[in-house]
Amino acid sequence: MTAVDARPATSTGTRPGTGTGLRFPTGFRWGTATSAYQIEGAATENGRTPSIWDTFSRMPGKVHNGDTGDIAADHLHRMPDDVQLMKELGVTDYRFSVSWSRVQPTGRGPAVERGLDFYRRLVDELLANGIRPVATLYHWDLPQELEDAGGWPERDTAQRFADYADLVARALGDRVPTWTTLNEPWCGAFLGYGNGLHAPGRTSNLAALRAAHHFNLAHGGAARVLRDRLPSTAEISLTLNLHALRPLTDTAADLDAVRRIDAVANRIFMDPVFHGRLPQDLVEDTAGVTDWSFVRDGDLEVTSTPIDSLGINYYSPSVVSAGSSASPAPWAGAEEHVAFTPAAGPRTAMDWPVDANGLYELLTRLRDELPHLPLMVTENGAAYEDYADPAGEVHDPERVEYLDAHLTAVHRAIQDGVDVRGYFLWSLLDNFEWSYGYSKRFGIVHVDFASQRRTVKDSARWYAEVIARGGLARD
Ligand code: IFM
Repeated sequence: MTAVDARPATSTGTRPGTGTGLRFPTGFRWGTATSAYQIEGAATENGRTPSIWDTFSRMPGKVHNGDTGDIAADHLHRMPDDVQLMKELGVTDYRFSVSWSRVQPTGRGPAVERGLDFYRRLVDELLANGIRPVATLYHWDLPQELEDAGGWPERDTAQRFADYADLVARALGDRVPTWTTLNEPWCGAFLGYGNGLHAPGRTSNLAALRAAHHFNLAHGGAARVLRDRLPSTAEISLTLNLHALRPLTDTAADLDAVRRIDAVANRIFMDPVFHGRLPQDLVEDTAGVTDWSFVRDGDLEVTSTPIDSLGINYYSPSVVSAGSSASPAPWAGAEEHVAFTPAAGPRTAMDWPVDANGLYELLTRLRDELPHLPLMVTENGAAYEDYADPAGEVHDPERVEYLDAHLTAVHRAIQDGVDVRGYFLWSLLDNFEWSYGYSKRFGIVHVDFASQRRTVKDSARWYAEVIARGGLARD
């Protein structure tokens, strides 16, 4: 089979078109996104062994209602139907993640072909339906055996990840045009090892900082493997949940609080990956936690291996001031110097403020910092209290409003010269929302978890119209 070319086109192709409404550039990628543990289920099939989320979700009190991803949205068994749903919506791209535990159960050694077969079938099904596959190699589900060996705070995990990347690239490299190494390493490091709200549930600032470095190293090492293994047309990417930060006031103290969080949440990844350096102020801020001697000679050359695009996941901004944060705050010591103020205005069911300007601010910041790097919004969406009405319909006008506002922000950024190539709505399906279990619904397709029945929400119909129109309607 010939390789599909998904490398970003030249930037001349990305200017918005003209006409009524807000039109997006020709070739703009309209996607939906999911992740393996959140939707697949089939937790013990075909040799899959536990990941850290299988273990964590069984620890009393860690996940709402004791929910687990054992069955989730049963996507592993319903994949062809779910692909048909996407085809009906008209999405051009689908961003999914590969479960490391399904493909290489112990995190070492050869691949399990039965595990890889699911992803082969998924990719074939997508291509047969005209949908471009966008594969993420890691969306938080480390094989438990690697956690038992020390997990992300240990350097060896980065090497294990590069080996795993090689296995997946060998299996899917001829058919998957876009590859993302990691999804939101900030969450993996700081929620997983810092405040313990995510798997594996460890609470150590040192472990979180070590994990962050090893995520960067894993990203760079895997990017090198992918570059060697994949066709020259392949696009290699990374997805970060960069934090959109606003000072509460313009006082020097509040601006310094923003600087601290920017260092430990944003530049801790951006600087090693795109500039081959550690943020010096972060090293100084964290002197009480570590001397960073786990960063070895040559590491920053690996972490800054060139990539083709950056994925941004955005949901809401944060308002930061000088002060101190309640425990458990995931800021590696900075919590003693910073406070967070809830932003005013409407909120989603996650209690996250709705503020699309934060997305515009992030995109334009990235344009200024990395003017030649194509960007994609790899996640954006909202949870609301959705339910099927007696007629079996799911009306979710708040989600439509949220999505419209955020796509408007993306359009504005493109008009202002930001090279945004695509938008992936989180999420295709209601799914396992980590420590919230199944209590939060992010899908544009409702899932009745008892029957696994799918119901297209109003927002999905709205998104289908946006895709068909190539933009947003404006009266
Ligand atoms: O569901 C998550 C996803 O796994 C990662 N980004 C944020 C989403 C909503 O919390």
